[in-house]
Amino acid sequence: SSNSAFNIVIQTSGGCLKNLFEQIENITAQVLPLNIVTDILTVAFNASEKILETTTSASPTELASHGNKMLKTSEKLISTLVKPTDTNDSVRFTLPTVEGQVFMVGAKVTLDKIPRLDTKNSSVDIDLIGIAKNNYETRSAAVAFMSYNTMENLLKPDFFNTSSETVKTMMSTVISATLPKTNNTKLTEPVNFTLKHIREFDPRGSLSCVYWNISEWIVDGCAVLKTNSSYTVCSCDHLSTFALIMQTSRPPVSGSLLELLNLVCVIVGLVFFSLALLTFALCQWSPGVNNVARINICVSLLLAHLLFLLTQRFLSIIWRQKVLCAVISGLLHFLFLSGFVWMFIEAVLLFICVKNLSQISSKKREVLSSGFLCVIGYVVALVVVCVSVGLVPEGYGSEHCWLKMDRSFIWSFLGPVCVILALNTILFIKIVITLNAALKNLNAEVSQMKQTKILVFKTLAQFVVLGCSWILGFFTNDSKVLEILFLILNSQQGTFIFLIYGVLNKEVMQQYRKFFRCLCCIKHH
Ligand SMILES: *[C@@H]1O[C@H](CO)[C@@H](O)[C@H](O)[C@H]1NC(C)=O
Ligand SMILES: *[C@@H]1O[C@H](CO)[C@@H](O)[C@H](O)[C@H]1NC(C)=O
Ligand SMILES: *[C@@H]1O[C@H](CO)[C@@H](O)[C@H](O)[C@H]1NC(C)=O
Ligand SMILES: *[C@@H]1O[C@H](CO)[C@@H](O)[C@H](O)[C@H]1NC(C)=O
Ligand SMILES: *[C@@H]1O[C@H](CO)[C@@H](O)[C@H](O)[C@H]1NC(C)=O
Ligand SMILES: CC(=O)N[C@H]1CO[C@H](CO)[C@@H](O)[C@@H]1O
Repeated sequence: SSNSAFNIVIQTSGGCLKNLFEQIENITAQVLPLNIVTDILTVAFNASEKILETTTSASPTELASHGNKMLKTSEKLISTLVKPTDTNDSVRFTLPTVEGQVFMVGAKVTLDKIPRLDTKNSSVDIDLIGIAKNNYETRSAAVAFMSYNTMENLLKPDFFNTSSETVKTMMSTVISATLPKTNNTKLTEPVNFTLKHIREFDPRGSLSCVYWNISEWIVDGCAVLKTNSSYTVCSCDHLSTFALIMQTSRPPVSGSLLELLNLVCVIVGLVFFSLALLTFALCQWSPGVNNVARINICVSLLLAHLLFLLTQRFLSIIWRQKVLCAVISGLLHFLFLSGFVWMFIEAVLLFICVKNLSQISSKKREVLSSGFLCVIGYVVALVVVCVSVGLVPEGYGSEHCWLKMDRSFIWSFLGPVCVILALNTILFIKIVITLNAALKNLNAEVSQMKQTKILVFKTLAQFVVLGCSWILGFFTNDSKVLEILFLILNSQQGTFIFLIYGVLNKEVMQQYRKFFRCLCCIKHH
């Protein structure tokens, strides 16, 4: 019968696939040599691929039915690799389209536990020894495990029917596990499949371990046991054909509108960052004014927003260049972080000024010198990035060329940002309280409502300049309004800096000058 198998290979090279399937079904041989099995599998998968290439518009039912035939054929063929053994034996093969491994145990097996069955992208743990013990007459059992690299073209993830409309992505190769030539196939304990993710995992997506039931993927009897960014372990209470499918929500209809709003806001923000910088460069008014923090807020955030905007615009070109993508995400990490460190420095300087601590000793003045501040402003961010690169280099370069969201890596950004936002909020509240108390003392002189309004506006604007509006970012999932507010405010830090220190500067009333100076300048003496 090896001969008849050879004939099949010869007859169908250029022949008809339907005939091939029938002939394979008609194989009566119980055991075939490995090379025959791999030859037939190669022919079958090549022919199948050719058919798929030529018939572009196969209906879902046609695809599913063709997939079923491929599965049946493969399972039949791999079962012919099982030969009787007293102890234990295994066979494996690797073809471009399919990998397989067979493990069989006999009555005199000495193992406590069979080794894990491995293919490149998936593996299986099964208690074959226990199953063999349950086969009282033969005390033997065999497991056949296969991983199909191209089967997802037939058994598409869209055949997973869920109640909600989601985008489905195949996250693993399609695998199948069977117990050929085993009478009692009852499992003694759950079978665990370790599946390697063949695509990048989207942390917002949800994973389902599914099995193939003739015409659709269903979850019944299978569950995700554990998962990380690159592997998922599925635990199943039966054997069949399995896969791992990721569901992500469809982009909302208003997505494009929000995107447009974001684009406009960021561009407006960039213009005002530049205008603010221009103002600082042209009007070096009041010598001794310490604008270093706000200048550097503008520089860091201008570069960060610009780089982010360009990266997102040209993402389709960039993200394939893994190294470039990782470098960009590292640079963005550094620029945004240093922006936040500068916001903190600005808050501290403002606080010192408002507390009327401008007459600080020469020693303290040194501490606050521009040079020293620059070291703090940029070195802190640089250290965080270097430590992150050193510890988790693969954390850089997500599909958006930003930090990978999985595990805790994003906290290398969110951690420092949370600390700074908390400190800035506290400082901001203290500044407002101090300013308020000082204003009350002056109340008798306050005559013009307009000036008070300007002061209130400046204070609110300062809230944005100090980055406190980024806190909204933690709540954008709950509310569309907050999301839009977040989009608008965060891109406009430059705009508010320009308004406070540029536009409104001339209109300062004489008696408020002392306080406004606190908002607009730090005196060096
Ligand atoms: C397979 O066997 C059936 C009968 O058992 C026969 O009618 C059919 O022609 C066979 N097919 C091939 C391709 O040999
Ligand atoms: C699969 O995992 C479950 C849960 O951890 C465990 O109880 C079971 O023994 C595992 N099965 C095998 C065959 O290792
Ligand atoms: C999917 O499920 C819904 C109900 O949950 C059902 O109405 C629909 O016919 C199903 N579609 C397919 C292709 O099975
Ligand atoms: C597979 O699907 C068929 C119908 O679609 C159903 O009758 C059968 O119970 C399903 N099998 C399992 C194991 O759920
Ligand atoms: C993910 O899980 C797999 C299997 O459980 C393990 O081998 C791998 O080391 C894990 N990777 C990470 C980054 O935790
Ligand atoms: C279908 C698929 O993605 N197969 C992958 C299996 O794993 C190897 C190496 O780990 C990849 O090269 C294949 O692309």
